[in-house]
Amino acid sequence: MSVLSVQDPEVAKAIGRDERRLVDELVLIASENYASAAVREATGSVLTNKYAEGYPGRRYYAGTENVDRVEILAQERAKELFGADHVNVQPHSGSQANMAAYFAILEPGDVVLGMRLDQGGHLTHGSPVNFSGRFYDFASYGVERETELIDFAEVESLAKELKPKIIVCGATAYPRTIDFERFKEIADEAGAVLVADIAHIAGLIVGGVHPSPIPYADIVTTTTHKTLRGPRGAMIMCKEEYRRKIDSAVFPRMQGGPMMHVIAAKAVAFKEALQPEFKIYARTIVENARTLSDALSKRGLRIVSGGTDNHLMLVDLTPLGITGKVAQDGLRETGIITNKNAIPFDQEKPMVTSGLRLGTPALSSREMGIHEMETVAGFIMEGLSAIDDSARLSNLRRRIAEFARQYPAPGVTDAQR
Ligand code: DSN
Repeated sequence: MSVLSVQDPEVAKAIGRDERRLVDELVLIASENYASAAVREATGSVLTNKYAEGYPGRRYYAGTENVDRVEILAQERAKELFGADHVNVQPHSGSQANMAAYFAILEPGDVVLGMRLDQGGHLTHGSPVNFSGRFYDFASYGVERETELIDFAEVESLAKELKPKIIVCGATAYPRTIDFERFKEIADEAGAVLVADIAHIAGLIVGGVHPSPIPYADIVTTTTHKTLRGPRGAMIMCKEEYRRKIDSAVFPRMQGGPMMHVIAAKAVAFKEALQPEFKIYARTIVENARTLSDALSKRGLRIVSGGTDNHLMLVDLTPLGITGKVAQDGLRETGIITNKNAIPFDQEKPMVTSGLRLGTPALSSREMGIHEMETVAGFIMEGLSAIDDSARLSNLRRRIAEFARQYPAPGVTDAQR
């Protein structure tokens, strides 16, 4: 019996149930994954106890020799993984990484250009309900109505007209390759700093299945827990000339003590991502996404932009006459975990939406391949067709759990108890 289950059975029970959920259910949320047992062990380590404001060798507290070592390992490994000049591994989250990137370059009220949230961007790319949209004067680009691909003509004309200080590229719900070189050309013409937010595709970049922004972007932000499969957290990479600005924007301008236990886990995850198997993993994610997208399309669903180049796809539910919310909630009953998502030019509200975002990073971590994706597509179709029939949904739930249990759940089924 674990210490936690004796000391705090209520929390232990909720965690235990989530472990069960991660074994019995099919996680298709594009931003979620299964961190390894080693990553989890580092996250749960004694390093959570240490205060270490500052950077290795320049801290404000004593006793930091071990966390210095860990942070240097994380920095060195991240630089090796991405080929970056400089990396800051301290941001607690992707939003904070983006905040620090803005703090490094912008003054309040400065003009910025980012991708609109309802067409694939992120809250921190200028949404009016987020600090980004409140502190800065954001303009937004989106996708072309016809192709549902990034509208570079719009990016270019907005950049020329507005002369933003930063152009942000990168997305949370865009299924196609991002052309960082094109963004850089536009940023250079406008005299803007290019910030690439690669939170979703970082693991694909490391695995060589998506082009890297490193040769083009001045600043690159990413989370570490999505396709990169590390602990929940983030980091910033930048060209040498932005090193000081980025480091001082993270600490002391934005954050205090770094989470050294999480930085240790980032180092562990980066070592995992440096192994040759990680390239196979990244390839599998993309092959699986393509297979799932084709399988759903063959069964009659409309996939936004006609398919996917990366780890995710957006399903347009309008032809089925159901909303994203109804689909998400109905599929949840079967153990298929997804999120409702706006599709380009969506007529529904953000809490309802007309789309469903599906991603393959988590299932690929469970060693599922293209054969399993056909099965998963069948489950999704069955769920959508029975969306308001609770008896059929619960029957499907049993079959899905039987199927899912056959596959390992890294960090769960192989963790020490
Ligand atoms: N919440 C993340 C996602 O699901 O894409 C982005 O921050």
